[in-house]
Amino acid sequence: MTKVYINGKLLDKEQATISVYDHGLLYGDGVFEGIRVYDGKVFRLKEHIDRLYESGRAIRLELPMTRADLTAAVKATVAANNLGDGYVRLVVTRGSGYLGLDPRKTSDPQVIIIADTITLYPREMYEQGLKLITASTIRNHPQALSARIKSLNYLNNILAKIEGTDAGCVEALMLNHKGEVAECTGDNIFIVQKGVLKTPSVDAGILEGITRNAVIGLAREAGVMVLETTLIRHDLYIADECFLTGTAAEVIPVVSLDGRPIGEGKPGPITRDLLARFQKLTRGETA
Ligand code: PXG
Repeated sequence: MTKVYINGKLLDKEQATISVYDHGLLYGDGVFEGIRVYDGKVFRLKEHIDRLYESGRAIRLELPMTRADLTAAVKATVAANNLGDGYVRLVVTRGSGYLGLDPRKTSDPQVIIIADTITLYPREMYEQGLKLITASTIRNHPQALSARIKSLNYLNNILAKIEGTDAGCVEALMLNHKGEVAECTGDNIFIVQKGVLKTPSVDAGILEGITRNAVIGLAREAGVMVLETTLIRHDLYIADECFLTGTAAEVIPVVSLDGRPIGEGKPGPITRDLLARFQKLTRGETA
């Protein structure tokens, strides 16, 4: 039986319930993290915990426990579920309140930890690469809601994701309010141009992905120059290689955008090397 952590208790999945008055449900008022578990060990847990606290801080939601206690709670939930390889969803909602926006009228924040399996992209996509389209839905304007906050309100990304799936793509490219390349609906994007690895900087209005940062580190270790820079779609159309990074996707090659092949229309050498290095890292860090 899957055990779910809610506010200090490990409950059977069926008993793990939250009020319908919770502002996480009523308004998407809360923050979350999606974290991978490899061989029973939580990957980059500190980075995920730090980002969760930053997201909470940004929406003025004070987490009701210390980082150390939350870290221990994540590990305990993983252990209680005998998880080898899997996925942790860490959610903090504003708590239950009245049918009104005012966050002062909510109860205590609710802390939920789910440790379960994850559905991955099919194996062939890692070998053959995936196709992308550009969504017409742009990333939230950073002065409306910062993309750096991993909030429970993902409508912006979901609308773009629907555009992707309608076009037969598992992901979709999102531009920012300036028309620059930002990221995909749940993944960061990279290109290789003349041997240089390029990815939009955090200023482009993106989530600062933990996989992204790990891959930047791996590329630098491998002697590949990395630039966090402004990219427009033109750069993607003329790129030699392209790939996405994310907790769920890890490193996945992209072979076309808007029906145009990228590079030779197949996963490139730097992409394949970084994919292998990332797999080694996730196994190595957990060995
Ligand atoms: N951009 C956005 C908008 C995201 O939601 C990423 C980039 C990649 O960040 P990380 O830190 O994961 O490298 C994300 C993360 C899912 C799922 O079930 C999506 C994410 C994370 C975990 C699961 O689709 N998105």
